[in-house]
Amino acid sequence: MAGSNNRAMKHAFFPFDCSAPRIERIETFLLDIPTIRPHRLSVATMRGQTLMIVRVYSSDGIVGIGEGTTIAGLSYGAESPEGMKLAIDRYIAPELMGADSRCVQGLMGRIDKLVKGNHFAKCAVETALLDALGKRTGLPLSELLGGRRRDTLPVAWTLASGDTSRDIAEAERMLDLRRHNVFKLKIGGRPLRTDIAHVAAIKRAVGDRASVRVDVNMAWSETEAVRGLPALADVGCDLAEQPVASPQALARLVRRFPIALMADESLQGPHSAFELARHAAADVFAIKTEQSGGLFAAGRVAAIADAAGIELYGGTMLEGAIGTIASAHLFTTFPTLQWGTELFGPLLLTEEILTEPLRYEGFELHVPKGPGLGIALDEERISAFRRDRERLSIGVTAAPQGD
Ligand code: MUC
Ligand code: MG
Repeated sequence: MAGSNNRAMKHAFFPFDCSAPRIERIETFLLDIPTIRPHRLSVATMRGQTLMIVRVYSSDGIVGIGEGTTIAGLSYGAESPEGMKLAIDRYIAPELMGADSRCVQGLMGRIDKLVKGNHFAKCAVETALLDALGKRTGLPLSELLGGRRRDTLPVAWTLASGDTSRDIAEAERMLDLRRHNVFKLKIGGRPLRTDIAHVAAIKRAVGDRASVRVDVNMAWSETEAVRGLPALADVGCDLAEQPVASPQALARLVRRFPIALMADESLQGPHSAFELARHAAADVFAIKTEQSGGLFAAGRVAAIADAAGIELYGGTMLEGAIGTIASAHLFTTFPTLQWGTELFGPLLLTEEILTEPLRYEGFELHVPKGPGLGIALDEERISAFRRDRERLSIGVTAAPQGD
């Protein structure tokens, strides 16, 4: 008891409240889940996804959940699921022990001072704190984040099997199911001519029934982009995401061709958003909660875009159900969302981890209205896919925090 009081005193920048729900334990673990088919990007081919799950336990019995994912380990960005787990276990969790679980922004501000970078790990923890606050107050995350303006979100699907006829068959199935009528194609890994022919064939097949867009994941040089972008516009592609790595090159390419350009990897939170906006370096921002450094930070990125007349798109790091729904709550609060979202991550996985699956219907994701994230984990499924399930089954528990 004395120990927990001492720990609570460490957070004396908040008015001390004896009845406050204090953070008692933070648990992290990894789930490995196969994808329904290989997912080919210019940077890697994914055959599975690893979800880093965090649970924050508070003294009032409320447990908040959050999630961190990346794309193909370290192939896409600087954080990996294993690294996020380590950052939380070793550096973030010990700082939160004993703190008032309700002070989400204050706690995350404190973590920002103590832990540099690690946007994805911070986003997972912030999500768990917000989920707990929502469960405690009876409010959905969207209300805690400023108030929802819509209950459903349009959702694009990524065609990335690596095979044009398979992608066309997949697109037809999605249209028949009325699940997706916006398709993003992953290009940049093959010669330009092959990629353009691939996009042209898919656009020809779907015609006016769907919007076709591409994500180059920074694979082109500026001169390749100068050849590729008009060719994409000619075959009916509506938007190109991060064709080049350099923000300066992106700025030089914007509005030179009749195709919208979207920033993704160049957006690493509010500072980079401000720099891109200042140089008018994109028509559209892909808002990603993890890449931005959390839900509040992603909201600031969206506000910068909105103020600069840059259009909005709700991006994904191929999160599972927890991260997807956290992003969805935020995206429902945006005043405009001209390009919809791509919150399809859970549909790319072979396994359902929720007691009630997310509702994708009529080309839209229906955002839950219950307290917090508004979702519940299926604990049996979670146990079955935990990377540490063998250790757990023989009764070996995790090392104490901080060890
Ligand atoms: C990215 O670069 O946007 C989003 C959809 C998808 O298939 O991959 C991600 C990553
Ligand atoms: Mg992208």
